[in-house]
Amino acid sequence: MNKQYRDLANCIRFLSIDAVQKANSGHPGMPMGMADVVTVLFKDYLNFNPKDPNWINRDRFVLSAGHGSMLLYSILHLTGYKTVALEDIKNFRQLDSICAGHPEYHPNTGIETTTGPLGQGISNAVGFAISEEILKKKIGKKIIDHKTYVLAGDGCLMEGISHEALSLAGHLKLKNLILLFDNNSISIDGPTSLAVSDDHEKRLKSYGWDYIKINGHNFKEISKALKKAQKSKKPIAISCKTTIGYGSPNKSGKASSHGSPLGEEEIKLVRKKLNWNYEPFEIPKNLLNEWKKIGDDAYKKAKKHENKYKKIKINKSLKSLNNLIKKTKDNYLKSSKPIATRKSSEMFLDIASKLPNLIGGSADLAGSNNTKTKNHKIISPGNFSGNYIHYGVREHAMCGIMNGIALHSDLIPYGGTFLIFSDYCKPSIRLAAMMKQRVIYVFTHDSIGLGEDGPTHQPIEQLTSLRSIPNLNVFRPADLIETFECWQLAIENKNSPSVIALTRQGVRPIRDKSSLKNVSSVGAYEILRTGENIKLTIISSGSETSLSCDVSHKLATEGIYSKVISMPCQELFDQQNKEYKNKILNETELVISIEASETSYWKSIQVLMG
Ligand SMILES: Cc1ncc(C[n+]2csc(CCOP(=O)(O)OP(=O)(O)O)c2C)c(N)n1
Repeated sequence: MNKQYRDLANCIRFLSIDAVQKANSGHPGMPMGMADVVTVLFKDYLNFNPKDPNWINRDRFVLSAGHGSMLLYSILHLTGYKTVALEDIKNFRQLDSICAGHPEYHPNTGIETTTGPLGQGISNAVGFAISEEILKKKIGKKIIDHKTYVLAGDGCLMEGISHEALSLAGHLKLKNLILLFDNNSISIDGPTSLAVSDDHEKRLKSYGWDYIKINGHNFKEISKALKKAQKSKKPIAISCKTTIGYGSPNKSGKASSHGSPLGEEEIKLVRKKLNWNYEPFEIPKNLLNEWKKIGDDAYKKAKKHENKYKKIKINKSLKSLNNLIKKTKDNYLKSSKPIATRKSSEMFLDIASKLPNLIGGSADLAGSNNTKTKNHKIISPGNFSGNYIHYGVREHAMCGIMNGIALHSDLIPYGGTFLIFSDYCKPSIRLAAMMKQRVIYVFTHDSIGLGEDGPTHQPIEQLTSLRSIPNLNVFRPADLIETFECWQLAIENKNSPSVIALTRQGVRPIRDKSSLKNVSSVGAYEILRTGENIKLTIISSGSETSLSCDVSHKLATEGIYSKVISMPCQELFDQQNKEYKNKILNETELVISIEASETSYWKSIQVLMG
């Protein structure tokens, strides 16, 4: 076993060190250290399909330690994914190369998620595993029944998000989740003992995980552990004791192999030590064939599983709810009673909980965020027949997990917390936006309109900060009707995550008619005009829109006529044509904004108008 596996693993090692050397930057140490483990995984355990990387029932392989990206590119190349040709590997870290410095998610490529920010991949993997369990329950084991593997290093396990995510995974008994821990005790600054003395085994076991310790360079041990993991009743961690930079006479076991090219001289020594008599980027034919056979066998095995998975058509399902949605809007207008938008959101979810693929949740604020309705069923340890996840007080992991849920297949995750805690979610929101994932954040208590709870309730800069994230739609609806419209837009938008910022205090209707047309879809529109000869434009969002209407009416009594623009989504407004934007923004010389928030976006609007 040893020689064959060692030779195969060396293909990964040398492609990685040659690519890093050619790019003159990158991380050779981790791929050299974990090559043996992933060789056994891909050769003997992983179900995958190089010819159909999107095959729904594939095992997911997540490289949480994203800096070791060459490990992933090497193995995708060697097993025959079209995604990564040898030319791409030679272009490692160059602009537009699929082999980016850290893996960047592209559908249908084998790169399952964007990683690099350490720890995120662990939370994504928990999301993959949750999705798998939910779908398995919904559509049956014959169609979905797979594992999720996540490779994480010391750094990932130090990050706070790993604590949150692994703890929830243990609680939920995600038995299809396998953590491959690259336990090399080295990070950038040196030995991990500089900063951490956790007992990983006790830690993971206390979360409800199984834990196996192996020598990550011993093929028999690797195989035995992976075999055991297939039948585990709990999530399982395999701690692989490895040597970073394995094979490098002067740099193995040292931080110096972590994140810089080994250097021409050292690479010559590695070639000698590992008996690798080939040129840079040269893989001998017999080994290339063996790797291709691994890919071909995986393909044949995958093909046997006929793919009966049918995509869930969400827009059609939404349309079927239109009558109920219209009725609720009409009732609201009839009664004209102030309703908090968080409550309106609950009323929407009450209807939308019938959608087959909406998976709700909250970070321990279900009742305050109004994210859980009477129709929701809780997902509990080992039982995934529900559609609502109690994430616990784990905002960061909630958002990283939602990324995994969205990436896995057709499920649409939404999760709630207070807007002020969006700061705890930000790294994962940014990644959802970069990966174009439909993740919906329900952020309530969205202004200083309430204050008793001080630092846990008074968002000032959060809206601005969220609006500065490219490809994130930030919705701040003004009343029930806008809330419904914003929810519909968030659900329909397949390629962007959405924030829906909601009030705790009641707001009265700003429109007097409801229609099936989604007026919020243009981002901003005129809601009130008090006279013909207007001198002032008032732009507003959320709870301040009805206030703006009051101001406009009051001014009219003094002979100053104005229009009020409701702007529930600045990003959608920015996408409108110039003519429309001009009509909204440039009719009057004087424009003011009323929003309970930091004001820099509004200043940029002034610039936009010239
Ligand atoms: C959130 C985050 N912080 C910091 C970094 C920078 N960084 C990249 S790798 C690394 C050390 C990781 O150590 P380890 O997981 O042990 O990887 P190994 O040295 O074994 O390759 C750090 C700090 C990062 N990528 N993400």
